[in-house]
Amino acid sequence: MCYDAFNSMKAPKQNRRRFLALGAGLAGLTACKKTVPSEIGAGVRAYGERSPLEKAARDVKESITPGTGATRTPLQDLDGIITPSSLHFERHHAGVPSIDRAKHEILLHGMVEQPMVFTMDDLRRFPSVSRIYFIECSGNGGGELAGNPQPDPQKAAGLLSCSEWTGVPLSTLLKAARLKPEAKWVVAEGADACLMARSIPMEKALDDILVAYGQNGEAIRPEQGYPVRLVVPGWEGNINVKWLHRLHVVDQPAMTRDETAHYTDLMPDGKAQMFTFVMEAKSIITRPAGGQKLAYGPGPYEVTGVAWSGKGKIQRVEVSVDNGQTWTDAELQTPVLSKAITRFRLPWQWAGKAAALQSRCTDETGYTQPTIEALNAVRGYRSTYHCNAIKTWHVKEDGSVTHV
Ligand SMILES: Nc1nc2c(c(=O)[nH]1)N[C@H]1C(S)=C(S)[C@@H](COP(=O)(O)O)O[C@H]1N2
Ligand SMILES: [Mo]
Repeated sequence: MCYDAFNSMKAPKQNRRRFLALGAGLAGLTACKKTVPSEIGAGVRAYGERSPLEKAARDVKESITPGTGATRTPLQDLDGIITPSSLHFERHHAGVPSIDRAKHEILLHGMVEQPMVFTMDDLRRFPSVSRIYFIECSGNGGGELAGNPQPDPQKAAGLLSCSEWTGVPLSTLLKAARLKPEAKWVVAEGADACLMARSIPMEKALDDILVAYGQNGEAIRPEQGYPVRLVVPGWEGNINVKWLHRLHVVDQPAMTRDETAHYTDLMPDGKAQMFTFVMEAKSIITRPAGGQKLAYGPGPYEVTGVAWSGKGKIQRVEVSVDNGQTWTDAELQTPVLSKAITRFRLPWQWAGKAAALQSRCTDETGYTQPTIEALNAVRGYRSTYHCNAIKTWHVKEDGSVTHV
């Protein structure tokens, strides 16, 4: 932001000196740039790294089984809509296998006229596409529903990432193998130690699923499924089978295999809903948010965050600073893409008083993100899966922001 634009922001009187000081600081930076010589040659690397001053990192959750666990994306540190590959969340049930790309194959068989085997090079002979999609684990935000609100965006919603994925549409491969009329499901199986498998209804398999080998312009990272994974846009993370090595076309879902992997919701009537596919619309404010501080005292701040829906595009994000009593439309940063993260922004004048910040999104189907109370009523009381409830951040008078 240039100095003039910054200066023209309407700062309350008592804050004028702060702004002037900041302006001087910015001017100083520009001067520095001119006088500090760069170390010639020091930055030349075959594969680049970020500045050593940057600290954004995933938080690591190891589970009791060695090699399994999760990492969460530091949403509060990110800008825009793309998650750097190094910060993509990870969730694996049996560790990360090391697979030799040159030897890896995908078997496509079952109720098809022409069973096929693809090497990674064979796969690339089919026409590919690149698309931006989010992946969200259905355990994301589980603590929120269970009455245990998490302290920052990473812990509250960091099992969410968004990448540009490159691959061959699954429909292209299924058409090449020629489906038999009785083909109704595709069981996708991974090459990790647990051979994780999920069943996908044929309608979705022929829709927008990618057999993906690329992530943000380069090969998929080992943790994301190198050398190839399924990307199943908008559906729960678990079904995005990594280290894909088998596609079995069948007439009914392989229930016993799925039982090791699916995420069951306990409903209010005590029944269990075993399969949930679509991740419903959700948003969270990432700045200012829990663990942060409004460091400049009362005055102008930007409220920003992310919104996404497994059903399509985000149509609207509203922000409340008074615990949901009144709402203001935030600006949606373009492009707004289907089944991808959408960034929202809203300028806010903090008056220096306690405030409760919330965001609430609506997707193109007209579905609006619910409160925790409403969600518990429809989706399962204290379920730890599929939580898309509105999240509240509490701004205290001293400018600190907390989750309670
Ligand atoms: N083969 C295999 N695929 C898998 C998993 C796994 O353990 N093994 N974990 C699933 C789960 S639960 C999620 S949420 C996503 C996470 O993808 P990511 O690790 O790339 O973020 O991968 C899914 N695909
Ligand atoms: Mo997951």
